[in-house]
Amino acid sequence: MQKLTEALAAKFASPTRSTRLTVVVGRWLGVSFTVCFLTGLLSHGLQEPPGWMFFPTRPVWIYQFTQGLHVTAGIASIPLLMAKLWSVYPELLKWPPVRSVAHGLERASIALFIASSLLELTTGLINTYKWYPWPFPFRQTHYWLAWVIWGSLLLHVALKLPSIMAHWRGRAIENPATASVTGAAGTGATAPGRWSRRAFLTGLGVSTGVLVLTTAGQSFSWLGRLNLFAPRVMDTGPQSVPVNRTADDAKVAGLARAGDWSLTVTHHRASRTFSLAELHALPQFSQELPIACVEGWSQMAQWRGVRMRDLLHSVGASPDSALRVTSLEPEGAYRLMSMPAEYARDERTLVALELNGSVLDLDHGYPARIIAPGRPGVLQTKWLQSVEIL
Ligand SMILES: Nc1nc2c(c(=O)[nH]1)N[C@H]1C(S)=C(S)[C@@H](COP(=O)(O)O)O[C@H]1N2
Ligand SMILES: [Mo]
Repeated sequence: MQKLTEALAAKFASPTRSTRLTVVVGRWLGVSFTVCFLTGLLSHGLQEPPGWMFFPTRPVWIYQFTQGLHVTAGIASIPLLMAKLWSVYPELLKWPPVRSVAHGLERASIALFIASSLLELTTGLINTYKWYPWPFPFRQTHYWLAWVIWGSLLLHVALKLPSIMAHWRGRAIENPATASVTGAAGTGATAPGRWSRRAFLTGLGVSTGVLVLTTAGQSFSWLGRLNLFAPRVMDTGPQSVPVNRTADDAKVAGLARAGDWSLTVTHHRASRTFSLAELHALPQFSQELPIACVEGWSQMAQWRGVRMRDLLHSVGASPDSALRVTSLEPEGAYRLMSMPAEYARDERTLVALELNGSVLDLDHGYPARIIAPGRPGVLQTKWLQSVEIL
């Protein structure tokens, strides 16, 4: 067995591999994972708010920015993780697989880290392509996996600290023992090895950069023209705004087109209905606000309609009210939406009747939809049915 693993190690040897390379790639990966984690926590919190949550309503593009970063950093993490795995995989061939308790712990933490990271990144990527081939709820799974990743990563970093410290600044002399196992035969000291490490890192940096530049256009408009691979293209779709889920997909077309549609506003068990004509008769306001989907794509647009706070005022409710909003959509996760008071009282939160200068398209939520500043797209409820003041 020992012989076999040695033969395999020799077969996969590459002068580019070294502890220094692994540490450098690990550093880049550490940055992209941290960005993903922090922006992910914000996104999760907005959708499932803990009691102490603070809801920023400005700048209006805050969520567009943080979620764009989240998905872009996630995509960048894919080549970085692949490179990191490539830089260490001969370690998997070492024999015996477990040498001590500490070594066993280290390997277990790595196995957990690799498995959870691969699952997190692949399901996240697949999700942005609107493909949901799994039976589990995506957001909750994505959230808990992130904690597993960080737990196993911290354990891994703690156990590898001596190695990381020694190679952090790149001055360390390669340890001949590790060098022979990783197949790096004196990499740190010989010119060809050092050059090829630099070439590898440059290649990795360039390919990650190109991947970012050719996908981030779904989130950042100034990169829109470079968008080759991202699934959503800006300025497309009805009224120049992309549509994920059409009225037909949501089985709501008939209800939304009904001539007797009205919006019900409920306050202290009293309720008042507003026909479309009555909504149009209230003061109308325009706002430039983005739709910013959790899946990374976003789009600024010009919305026009009734201010939520005016609607609350018209039924005698305080603008400082939390709301429960219902869609006409007969079933599904988008039917009910909670809106904290921070958004309800904000003068930019609208019950929108128009988009980019014309009546809302059926697929954009006709006859009326919610648009609020700084919120995830999933909470911008289309095809309104009722607003309940809590
Ligand atoms: N009632 C309802 N509202 C909804 C949705 C939906 O499916 N049903 N989709 C949400 C999502 S996920 C986003 S990103 C925005 C924009 O979605 P669209 O592209 O499907 O219009 O509307 C949100 N509002
Ligand atoms: Mo979305």
